[in-house]
Amino acid sequence: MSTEPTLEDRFVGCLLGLAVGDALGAHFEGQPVAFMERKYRSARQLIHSPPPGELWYTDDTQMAIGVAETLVRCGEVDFDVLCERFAANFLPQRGYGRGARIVLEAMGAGHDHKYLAENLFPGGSFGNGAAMRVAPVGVMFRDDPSAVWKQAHTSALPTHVHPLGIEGAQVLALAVALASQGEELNRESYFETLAERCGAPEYSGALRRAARLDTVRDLGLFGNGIEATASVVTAIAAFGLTPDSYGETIGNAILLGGDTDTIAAMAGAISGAYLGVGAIPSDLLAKLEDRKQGKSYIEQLARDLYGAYEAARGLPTKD
Ligand code: RVK
Ligand code: MG
Ligand code: MG
Repeated sequence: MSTEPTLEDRFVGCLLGLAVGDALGAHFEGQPVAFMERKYRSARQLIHSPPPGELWYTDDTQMAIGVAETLVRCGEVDFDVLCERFAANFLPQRGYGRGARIVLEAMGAGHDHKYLAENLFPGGSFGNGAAMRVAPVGVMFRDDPSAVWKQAHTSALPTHVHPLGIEGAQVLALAVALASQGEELNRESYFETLAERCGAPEYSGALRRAARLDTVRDLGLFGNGIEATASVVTAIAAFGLTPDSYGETIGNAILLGGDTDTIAAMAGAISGAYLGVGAIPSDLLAKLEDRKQGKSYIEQLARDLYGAYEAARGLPTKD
């Protein structure tokens, strides 16, 4: 790291890092890896020559905004407030998972959304929708891994009750919390700390393999799909490969094809929490949409979240 970011920079980096990864990745959502390889020689080329025009974020950022708003308002994840924020922020054109969209529409209409979350898929959803939005929980509870685990669990429940959907969110939140600590990354202990917390071998095994990953060529072995088990560890592994470069981290995630917005959103949130907002390339940040709940709103929300974090620790706030 060149200049040491402040903790507030890390909060802002986490939320804007998520949004930029999501919005850049969204251009390539669903593309096969072969298409990406033909189009770009490297992550650097993608980052230096992004698609023209504004970058629009998707459901990943929209729902992370709801999580952050809930934390700012309540100081913790309150299930009912979180559902209210998800419903109030719901914009179908952001592009939601098939089941998540049905649950969110039911929330807005006052229907029994809990029944739907439990029964739309057998055992509930194991999509990556709970993990893609959980990063604010990671920075907010960064001092207490048990609180990260518990709060991430509650944050998943409105839409994802399957144990693998929940644990994906827990692992991602803890990956963010550990990255925000301000210590130089020790890859082995980072991945081992994450793996030790996991109950599901799908996560612990993949995390231990990710600790040994030494070439971007093998990143795709961790998956590029919409299932939490095919994307959460991929995002953490992308960060672990290039911890000192936000651009290469999200670029490598996007070059995998598949669920590019979400893998880049998750990887970008971790990288932003580690490196701070100054590490996000300024030309990418300049392209991020800035109306209503756009860039300025997200930046202020991240600063408010930092204020809520300080207040919860009993530290004097700036105001
Ligand atoms: C469009 C079988 C299951 C399942 C189960 C599959 C946005 C379904 C974001 C489902 C992210 C899909 C993504 C996604 C986030 C889940 N049995 N299949 N038990 N559980 N699936 O609908 O919020 O992009 O095919 O809960 O997790 O950018 O449609 O949505 O990429 O996973 O959607 O799960 O999706 P959902 P989500
Ligand atoms: Mg999306
Ligand atoms: Mg996606």
